[in-house]
Amino acid sequence: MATTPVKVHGPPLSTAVSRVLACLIEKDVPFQLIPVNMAKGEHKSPDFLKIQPFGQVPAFQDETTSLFESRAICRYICEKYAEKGNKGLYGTNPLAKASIDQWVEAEGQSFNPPSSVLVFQLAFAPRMKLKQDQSLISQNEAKLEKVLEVYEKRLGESRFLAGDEFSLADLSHLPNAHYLVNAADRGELFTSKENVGRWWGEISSRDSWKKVVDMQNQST
Ligand SMILES: N[C@@H](CCC(=O)N[C@@H](CS)C(=O)NCC(=O)O)C(=O)O
Repeated sequence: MATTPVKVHGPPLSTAVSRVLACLIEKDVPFQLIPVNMAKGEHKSPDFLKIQPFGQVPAFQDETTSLFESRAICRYICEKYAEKGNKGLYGTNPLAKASIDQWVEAEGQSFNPPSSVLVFQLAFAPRMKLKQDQSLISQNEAKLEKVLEVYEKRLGESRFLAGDEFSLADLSHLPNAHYLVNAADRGELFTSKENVGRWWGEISSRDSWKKVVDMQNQST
């Protein structure tokens, strides 16, 4: 029986949308990408707010379920489609899941705050012809540097963040790290650290992420 593809609403250029796309591709789950014209404010329209009450992308729909928050959506995809694609992406036992969750949280709470400011300031502000805030940039570079020092130590102990296998924890970092390295000239933050540089090389060359980058390039 053919299953209806899940729906992801939002542009692939959005970091949060691309996190969900990478997860769907890793899990080999068919999806339909529904465009949302953010320049026209479609993400603030009453219909969109019914599926994403904060007026942000992505919004996600599977059969009768709708969800928001990219990391929660990724966990749902991994649980619901446990037997598809990369079966270990969210671990296969409570301890593995807790370890992955720990690093997904580290991404959301420690890595994302400074890196998303840097991505906006360094990659998006120039495209949107907005003035960059140099003091905000230096403050957040210093914050991210400290976070990556913790990662350097961790990645000296294990190949990936949550252990020896690539997981949702690593995947969650791809969207912001990609812009920092490829659109914000901040690759050195990663490559100057032996273990972080090795990890970045490995996670960013996964086929799933390359497909997301192709989708981003096709949408510009
Ligand atoms: N924590 C949310 C963040 C979503 C988010 O910030 N989306 C951005 C694009 S990456 C957005 O919709 N920005 C427009 C706005 O906030 O009005 C998630 O991970 O889904």
